[in-house]
Amino acid sequence: MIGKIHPIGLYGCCGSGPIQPIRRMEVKMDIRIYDFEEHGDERGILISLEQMKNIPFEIQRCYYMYNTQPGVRRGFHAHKSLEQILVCVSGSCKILLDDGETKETVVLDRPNKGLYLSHYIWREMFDFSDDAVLMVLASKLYDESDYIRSYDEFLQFVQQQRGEENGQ
Ligand code: T46
Repeated sequence: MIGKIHPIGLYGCCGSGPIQPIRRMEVKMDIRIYDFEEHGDERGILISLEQMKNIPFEIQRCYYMYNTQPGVRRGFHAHKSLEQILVCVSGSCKILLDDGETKETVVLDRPNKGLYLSHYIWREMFDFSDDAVLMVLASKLYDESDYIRSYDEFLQFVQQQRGEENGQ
Protein backbone atom coordinates (compact mmCIF):
# COMPACT_ATOMS: atom_id res chain seq x y z
CA MET A 1 0.00 0.00 0.00
CA ILE A 2 1.53 3.30 -0.99
CA GLY A 3 0.82 6.58 0.67
CA LYS A 4 -1.99 8.91 -0.29
CA ILE A 5 -2.53 12.62 -0.41
CA HIS A 6 -5.74 13.92 1.12
CA PRO A 7 -8.06 16.87 1.04
CA ILE A 8 -7.42 20.47 1.30
CA GLY A 9 -5.83 21.70 -1.86
CA LEU A 10 -4.18 19.07 -3.95
CA TYR A 11 -4.53 15.45 -3.08
CA GLY A 12 -2.59 12.71 -4.71
CA CYS A 13 -0.49 9.67 -4.19
CA CYS A 14 2.96 9.15 -2.91
CA GLY A 15 5.05 6.03 -2.79
CA SER A 16 7.93 4.71 -4.81
CA GLY A 17 7.65 7.26 -7.62
CA PRO A 18 7.37 11.05 -7.81
CA ILE A 19 4.22 12.39 -6.20
CA GLN A 20 1.37 12.93 -8.62
CA PRO A 21 -1.60 14.97 -7.45
CA ILE A 22 -4.78 13.03 -8.16
CA ARG A 23 -7.42 15.60 -7.38
CA ARG A 24 -7.66 19.34 -7.10
CA MET A 25 -10.38 20.80 -4.93
CA GLU A 26 -11.91 24.23 -5.24
CA VAL A 27 -9.36 26.03 -3.16
CA LYS A 28 -6.71 28.41 -4.34
CA MET A 29 -3.88 27.50 -2.05
CA ASP A 30 -1.27 24.98 -3.15
CA ILE A 31 -1.59 22.86 -0.03
CA ARG A 32 -1.31 19.12 0.00
CA ILE A 33 -1.84 16.64 2.79
CA TYR A 34 0.22 13.49 2.45
CA ASP A 35 -0.44 10.15 4.10
CA PHE A 36 3.02 8.66 4.18
CA GLU A 37 3.41 4.94 3.75
CA GLU A 38 3.90 3.15 7.05
CA HIS A 39 6.26 0.19 7.17
CA GLY A 40 4.75 -1.63 10.11
CA ASP A 41 5.44 -4.99 11.66
CA GLU A 42 5.38 -6.53 15.12
CA ARG A 43 8.23 -4.20 16.15
CA GLY A 44 6.34 -1.01 15.35
CA ILE A 45 6.18 1.45 12.48
CA LEU A 46 8.84 3.10 10.33
CA ILE A 47 8.28 5.94 7.86
CA SER A 48 10.86 6.89 5.24
CA LEU A 49 10.89 10.30 3.57
CA GLU A 50 12.89 10.65 0.37
CA GLN A 51 13.41 13.67 -1.84
CA MET A 52 11.66 13.55 -5.22
CA LYS A 53 9.90 10.36 -4.15
CA ASN A 54 7.38 10.91 -1.39
CA ILE A 55 8.75 14.44 -0.80
CA PRO A 56 8.14 16.57 -3.91
CA PHE A 57 11.37 18.59 -3.74
CA GLU A 58 15.05 18.20 -2.99
CA ILE A 59 15.53 18.41 0.77
CA GLN A 60 18.23 20.85 1.82
CA ARG A 61 17.26 21.30 5.45
CA CYS A 62 15.41 19.66 8.30
CA TYR A 63 14.49 21.41 11.52
CA TYR A 64 12.09 20.67 14.34
CA MET A 65 10.52 22.44 17.27
CA TYR A 66 9.45 21.02 20.62
CA ASN A 67 8.86 22.12 24.20
CA THR A 68 6.50 24.74 22.80
CA GLN A 69 4.90 26.52 25.72
CA PRO A 70 1.12 26.57 26.31
CA GLY A 71 -0.71 29.26 24.37
CA VAL A 72 2.24 30.00 22.08
CA ARG A 73 1.65 30.85 18.41
CA ARG A 74 4.64 30.69 16.07
CA GLY A 75 5.21 31.48 12.47
CA PHE A 76 3.48 34.70 11.38
CA HIS A 77 5.25 34.79 8.04
CA ALA A 78 5.20 33.55 4.45
CA HIS A 79 8.05 32.53 2.18
CA LYS A 80 8.97 33.93 -1.21
CA SER A 81 10.25 30.68 -2.69
CA LEU A 82 10.65 28.01 -0.01
CA GLU A 83 8.73 24.73 -0.22
CA GLN A 84 8.24 22.75 2.97
CA ILE A 85 6.63 19.63 4.40
CA LEU A 86 5.50 19.80 8.02
CA VAL A 87 5.09 16.61 10.03
CA CYS A 88 4.07 16.52 13.69
CA VAL A 89 6.11 13.41 14.52
CA SER A 90 4.85 13.42 18.11
CA GLY A 91 1.72 14.92 19.65
CA SER A 92 -0.33 17.44 17.72
CA CYS A 93 -0.57 21.05 16.63
CA LYS A 94 -2.63 23.20 14.30
CA ILE A 95 -1.51 25.28 11.35
CA LEU A 96 -3.46 28.31 10.14
CA LEU A 97 -2.85 28.90 6.44
CA ASP A 98 -3.72 32.05 4.56
CA ASP A 99 -3.09 32.85 0.89
CA GLY A 100 -4.39 36.39 1.19
CA GLU A 101 -7.89 35.38 0.12
CA THR A 102 -8.67 32.09 1.84
CA LYS A 103 -7.88 30.81 5.32
CA GLU A 104 -7.65 27.12 6.27
CA THR A 105 -6.69 25.39 9.51
CA VAL A 106 -4.98 22.02 9.31
CA VAL A 107 -4.58 19.72 12.30
CA LEU A 108 -1.36 17.71 12.33
CA ASP A 109 -1.96 14.88 14.75
CA ARG A 110 -0.24 11.77 13.44
CA PRO A 111 3.34 11.09 12.40
CA ASN A 112 2.37 9.77 8.96
CA LYS A 113 0.58 12.99 8.00
CA GLY A 114 2.55 15.60 6.07
CA LEU A 115 1.47 19.11 5.14
CA TYR A 116 3.07 20.50 1.99
CA LEU A 117 3.31 24.28 1.72
CA SER A 118 4.49 26.18 -1.29
CA HIS A 119 5.55 29.82 -1.31
CA TYR A 120 3.32 32.83 -0.58
CA ILE A 121 1.30 31.13 2.15
CA TRP A 122 1.06 32.89 5.47
CA ARG A 123 1.32 30.36 8.33
CA GLU A 124 0.75 30.36 12.06
CA MET A 125 1.33 27.30 14.24
CA PHE A 126 -0.64 26.97 17.48
CA ASP A 127 -2.36 24.59 19.92
CA PHE A 128 0.79 22.52 20.41
CA SER A 129 0.26 19.56 22.73
CA ASP A 130 2.81 19.12 25.54
CA ASP A 131 4.48 16.30 23.63
CA ALA A 132 4.41 17.97 20.21
CA VAL A 133 7.47 17.71 18.01
CA LEU A 134 6.92 19.54 14.73
CA MET A 135 9.46 18.51 12.12
CA VAL A 136 9.89 20.46 8.88
CA LEU A 137 11.64 19.42 5.67
CA ALA A 138 12.64 22.41 3.54
CA SER A 139 13.72 22.84 -0.07
CA LYS A 140 16.39 25.43 0.75
CA LEU A 141 18.90 26.36 3.40
CA TYR A 142 17.90 28.92 6.00
CA ASP A 143 17.72 32.37 4.43
CA GLU A 144 16.11 35.23 6.30
CA SER A 145 15.70 37.18 3.04
CA ASP A 146 13.16 34.56 1.87
CA TYR A 147 10.78 35.48 4.73
CA ILE A 148 7.90 37.91 4.51
CA ARG A 149 7.27 38.72 8.15
CA SER A 150 4.85 41.62 7.72
CA TYR A 151 1.24 40.66 6.96
CA ASP A 152 0.69 43.91 5.03
CA GLU A 153 3.76 43.23 2.93
CA PHE A 154 2.49 39.67 2.34
CA LEU A 155 -0.86 40.97 1.09
CA GLN A 156 0.93 43.37 -1.26
CA PHE A 157 3.07 40.51 -2.58
CA VAL A 158 0.13 38.21 -3.33
CA GLN A 159 -2.00 40.98 -4.82
CA GLN A 160 0.89 42.01 -7.06
CA GLN A 161 1.47 38.39 -8.06
CA ARG A 162 -2.20 37.84 -8.89
CA GLY A 163 -2.20 41.07 -10.89
CA GLU A 164 0.77 39.85 -12.93
CA GLU A 165 -0.90 36.47 -13.50
CA ASN A 166 -3.99 38.28 -14.78
CA GLY A 167 -1.83 40.43 -17.07
CA GLN A 168 -2.49 43.65 -15.15
C1 T46 B 1 8.37 28.10 8.89
C2 T46 B 1 7.75 27.57 10.13
C3 T46 B 1 6.86 26.39 9.89
C4 T46 B 1 17.64 29.09 12.12
O1 T46 B 1 18.71 29.53 12.53
N1 T46 B 1 17.63 28.15 11.15
C5 T46 B 1 16.48 27.62 10.65
O2 T46 B 1 16.53 26.75 9.76
C6 T46 B 1 15.23 28.09 11.17
C7 T46 B 1 13.92 27.54 10.63
C8 T46 B 1 15.25 29.04 12.15
N2 T46 B 1 16.45 29.53 12.62
C9 T46 B 1 16.44 30.50 13.72
C10 T46 B 1 15.85 31.85 13.36
C11 T46 B 1 15.25 32.31 14.65
O3 T46 B 1 16.21 32.96 15.42
O4 T46 B 1 15.62 29.97 14.76
C12 T46 B 1 14.87 31.02 15.36
C13 T46 B 1 13.38 30.70 15.33
O5 T46 B 1 12.92 30.78 13.97
P1 T46 B 1 11.49 31.37 13.57
O6 T46 B 1 11.11 32.42 14.54
O7 T46 B 1 11.52 31.73 12.13
O8 T46 B 1 10.58 30.07 13.81
P2 T46 B 1 9.03 29.89 13.47
O9 T46 B 1 8.58 28.76 14.30
O10 T46 B 1 8.28 31.15 13.57
O11 T46 B 1 9.00 29.45 11.91
C14 T46 B 1 9.65 28.27 11.47
C15 T46 B 1 10.46 28.55 10.20
O12 T46 B 1 11.35 29.65 10.45
C16 T46 B 1 9.61 28.89 9.01
O13 T46 B 1 10.37 28.81 7.83
O14 T46 B 1 7.78 28.02 7.82
O15 T46 B 1 8.68 27.26 11.17
